Amino acid sequence: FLRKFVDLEWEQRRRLLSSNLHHDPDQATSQWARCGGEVVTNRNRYANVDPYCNNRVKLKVPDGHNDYINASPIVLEATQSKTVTKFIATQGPKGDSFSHIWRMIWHETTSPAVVVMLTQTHESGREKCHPYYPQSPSSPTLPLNQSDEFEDGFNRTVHLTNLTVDEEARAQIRELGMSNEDGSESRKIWHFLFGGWPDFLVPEGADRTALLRLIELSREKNADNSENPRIVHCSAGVGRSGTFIALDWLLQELEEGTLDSLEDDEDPIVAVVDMLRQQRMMMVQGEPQFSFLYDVMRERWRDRWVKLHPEEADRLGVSAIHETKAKKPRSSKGE
Ligand code: PTR
Ligand code: PTR
Repeated sequence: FLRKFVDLEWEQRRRLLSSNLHHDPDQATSQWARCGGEVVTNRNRYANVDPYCNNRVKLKVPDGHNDYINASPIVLEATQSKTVTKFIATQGPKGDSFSHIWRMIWHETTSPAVVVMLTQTHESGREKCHPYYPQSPSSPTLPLNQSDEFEDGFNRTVHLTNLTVDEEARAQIRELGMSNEDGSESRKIWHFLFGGWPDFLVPEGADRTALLRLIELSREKNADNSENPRIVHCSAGVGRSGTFIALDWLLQELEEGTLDSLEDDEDPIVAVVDMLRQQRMMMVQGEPQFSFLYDVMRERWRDRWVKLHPEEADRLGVSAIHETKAKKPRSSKGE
């Protein structure tokens, strides 16, 4: 694994990728007529990014209303343990339909839900995502009824109960509650807003370590039920979201030892991107994000190898890149 990815030139990777990756434009919902529905194009943030019509989340709405939301269920299985991990990858909500993501969270997840937001609301002076959640403790309550056109009494309210900053994960963490009108039903939602990742690029330096911590945190908060889908979104819901989900799976494969004994022609990065692109188009965008996956995994694999073979590593003078931290709970302030 180590040798292979150190030596591989991007040209070689590119050839490998273009021959192996799934792409099925015919399944895009822009070809909606083919699957007997009607896409509401103004619910899409970008004209060229849709879910596949055979793999999309359907909003639970009254008959006669359109159930379309630009969101794709993602299911990945660990090679050895067969543990199933679920996500929903979606675009950054738009201002005129932002209640839809809450409707989806209510119906598709169990409490506590985990939402990972990998974009800022605005980048380079353009809106990348509507601020669809309560921003600050000074206005902690966000009623959804004005923005919900389905008229089925969904009427939920979202409250911000706590806002902290996790320096290590470079994330704002919001604890949110969503409840119905009389308060008889409520849900908890962990909302993580990651600070270090402009679109089409990759987190660098400290932001890279922070991203790995964020992956870990999002898993921890979802630990009671790994089959509860984590909602992951960026602006289009493909580049950064795809990279996040790919890394989550790859790190789990690494921990389970699956990457310790790969055949020469096995490439887990190609494999996971292919699995993702069968479920949502354009997952992982372009060369920088592919290279990022190889770089991170190469480092993590080396750390693992050093840990498993301390004497040989010592003899060869190979040291770990990251100190392995003891897995103990730590306070967000750091002690
Ligand atoms: N029209 C844009 C494009 O293809 O360039 C759509 C797009 C925008 C695609 C952002 C990906 C983007 O990145 P991310 O999925 O990380 O938000
Ligand atoms: N087929 C591509 C090529 O020959 O350039 C290889 C490739 C595939 C490169 C995917 C980048 C890819 O990512 P994206 O589809 O996001 O550009």
